[in-house]
Amino acid sequence: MSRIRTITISTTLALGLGIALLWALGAQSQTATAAQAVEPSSALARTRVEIPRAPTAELHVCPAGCPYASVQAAVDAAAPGSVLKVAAGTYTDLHTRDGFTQVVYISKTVTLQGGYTTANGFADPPDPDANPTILDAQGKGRVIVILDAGPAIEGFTITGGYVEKPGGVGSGGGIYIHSASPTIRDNWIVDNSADGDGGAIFVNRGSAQILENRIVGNTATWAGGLRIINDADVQIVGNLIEGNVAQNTGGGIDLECCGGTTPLIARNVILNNDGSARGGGIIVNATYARLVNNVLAGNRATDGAGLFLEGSAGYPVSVTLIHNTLAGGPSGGEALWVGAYVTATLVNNVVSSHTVGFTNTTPASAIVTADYTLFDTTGVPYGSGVSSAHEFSGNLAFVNPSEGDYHLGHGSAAIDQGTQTGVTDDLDGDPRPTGPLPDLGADEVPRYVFLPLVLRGP
Ligand SMILES: [Ca+2]
Ligand SMILES: [Ca+2]
Repeated sequence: MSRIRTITISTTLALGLGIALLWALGAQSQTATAAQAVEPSSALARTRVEIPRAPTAELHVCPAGCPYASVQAAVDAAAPGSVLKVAAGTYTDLHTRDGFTQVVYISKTVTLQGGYTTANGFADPPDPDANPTILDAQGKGRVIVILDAGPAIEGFTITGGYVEKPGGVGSGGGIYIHSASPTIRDNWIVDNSADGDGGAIFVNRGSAQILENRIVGNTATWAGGLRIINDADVQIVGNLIEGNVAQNTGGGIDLECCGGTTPLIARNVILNNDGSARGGGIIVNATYARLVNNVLAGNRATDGAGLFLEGSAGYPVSVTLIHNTLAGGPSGGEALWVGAYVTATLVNNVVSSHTVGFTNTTPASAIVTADYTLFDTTGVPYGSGVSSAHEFSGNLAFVNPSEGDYHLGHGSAAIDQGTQTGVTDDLDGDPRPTGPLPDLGADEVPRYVFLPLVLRGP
């Protein structure tokens, strides 16, 4: 079986289809730059394209009896472009290089794929669930450090990472990324911690793609889950980000500085994170972001249980939220807290079980505009300084929120109440719109069409 990588390539929207609205929402130009060519933006029509992988070499790693017993040894031996197949096992060997201590140090473009087994001779496809492939720093260092390269890391459990602040930068307990363009896909990133920021993942510059991972139970002083700084052009798509805790600010995701790029946060479920003082689900300081088709639910913080946005005079915040589900938890709090120097533009979102929906604490320098919003069981939908149009109220009828299922149930008041924005899929990848109009929030409910049975003659 030939091995292929499926990447998502944005295609140009049909001419005239929602372009004016996309511009109004601050969407990027449709000029096909290289960076945009791989952007899995939910706002763009998408085509699945299969590109052959042609590894220059294939290296096998297993705990005993293979050419390499350590992932690091295989990385060191690999030529750029190689594929490293790693079999089930727990890899705990630590290495100190360039002042970093970790299980795997990568500064070359290779593919690391976990989930193999020696039982079938490393046959494809890998199955990380059946063959758990664990990189465990056992609390003695980071798990992975990636510098200045574009490796792919897929199918691992990344755990036990810890970095302390004294004598180091204290960032990125699980994965530390600097000036690199890695693809981090389909991993479990669990129970890592940082004395500084970014318990699970820290990204400084570069263009990381963080796709379809489960990022659970990580802790840090700032940013329990992911911290992204210095114009890193990240795409955070399709992840479960759950139960991460920051002692100070930023439970799930922290985007910071400087507005040179617009990170995409799409199709994530951001659940039950704790940002302590600020930003339970997401905190954005002094940069831009585009949020599409996310569920933020059950997150907690003193200010901004769901999202906290704040800029400064030189570094404003600009955030677009389209088709997000913002659901509170037992502590309620604000779905969206807005401070100074912010432009927040919201379309087709739903809010439930929050004490307050949207705030604007500093109308002198912040603009909060909400269009097509459904408020369900929200104490105060929005405060002064927020302009809102096309408001709805009603029962969202989530399928099973106590189990984290925020899909729209039968009869939900959000169905077919949205406006066309050019977003062509939903949280699940279902086509949008189904039926006459888009549904509000992250989910589009499939429409079951009963076609008449036509009997044809012989
Ligand atoms: Ca619909
Ligand atoms: Ca759906």
